Amino acid sequence: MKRHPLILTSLFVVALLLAAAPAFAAVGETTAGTPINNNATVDYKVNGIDQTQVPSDGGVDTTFVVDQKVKPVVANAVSGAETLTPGETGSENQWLKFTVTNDGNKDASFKLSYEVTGSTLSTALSGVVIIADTDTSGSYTAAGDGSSDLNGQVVTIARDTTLTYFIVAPDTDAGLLDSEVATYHLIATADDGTGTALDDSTPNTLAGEEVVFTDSSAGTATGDGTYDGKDSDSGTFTVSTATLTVTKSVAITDDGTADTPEELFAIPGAVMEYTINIDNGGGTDATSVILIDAIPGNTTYESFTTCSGTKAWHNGTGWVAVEPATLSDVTQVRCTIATLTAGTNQDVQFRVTID
Ligand SMILES: [Ca+2]
Ligand SMILES: [Ca+2]
Ligand SMILES: [Ca+2]
Repeated sequence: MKRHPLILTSLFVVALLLAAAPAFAAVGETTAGTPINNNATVDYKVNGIDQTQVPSDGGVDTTFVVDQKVKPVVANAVSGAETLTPGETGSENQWLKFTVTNDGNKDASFKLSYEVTGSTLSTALSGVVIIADTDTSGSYTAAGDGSSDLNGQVVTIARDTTLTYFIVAPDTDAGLLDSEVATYHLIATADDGTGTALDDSTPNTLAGEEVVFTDSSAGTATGDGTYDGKDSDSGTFTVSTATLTVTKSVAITDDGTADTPEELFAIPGAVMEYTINIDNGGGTDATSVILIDAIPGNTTYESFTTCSGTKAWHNGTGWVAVEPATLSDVTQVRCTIATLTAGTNQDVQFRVTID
């Protein structure tokens, strides 16, 4: 028979889907506790005459019971919210995302916990909790997922089912520095459902449903080896903040002489220009950046040449938004920049005349 090309294509697609399925998928495995019974029969003849059929064991089935595979699988699922911002409180913006799959052949319970390793944080995070993705949105929100902390708690996961959990860091210290990191491991440990870790040391009996740990790959948490009934994976929080570097230089713009070729000297009457560079080398925008510089002694304010934000002048009494008519009244200049974007820098420049 010649097969229709469409059927072949469909079969090919099915084959691709099967090939793409996760390696740990255990759908279809026989459920733990299932008794397996069967009986053999023997027929025979004597002198060409059929004899009575003989069943094995007089007709009593040979029986065994399928044991329980216990296999939690924990996997980091990148959240996009792994950035810590100094001073955040009650934030929904700082969490790691994990999936926990029950890859055993029976609904099972697991105790959830976490471990911190490799932290370079100048202050440890406070109030870190494990929260279930209750509304199955794939992201953490207090309104959708609640605040029930599952750290140290036992959860039950149906067989061949994957649930999502978050490690949430609601609060961060204001003193955290750019690029500091901390790695958090989510750990799922097989549990009897009452807070006691499952034990797979019971020797096998054919009639009994024994527990068998089948986690064949070691996890990331300390001491999480193979075939120990637990699994773990890690995600990393990274601090992102603004880090400003300020450098200042001075140059002669005009010394009042017209020699040829022009050589500039810092003589009385010469105009000197100060350049202050503000560089945000951090990963987060800096806001409300306010630069203030005083007019040095033995000089007189001449002009405020560069400020991308809002200029102000101090006239000896207070800050004013318009350059004072009498330049010698100016004692300080101020430049307020609303936002200095992460990874950018700006110059602020003003000039004075040497007295
Ligand atoms: Ca959610
Ligand atoms: Ca058994
Ligand atoms: Ca393990």
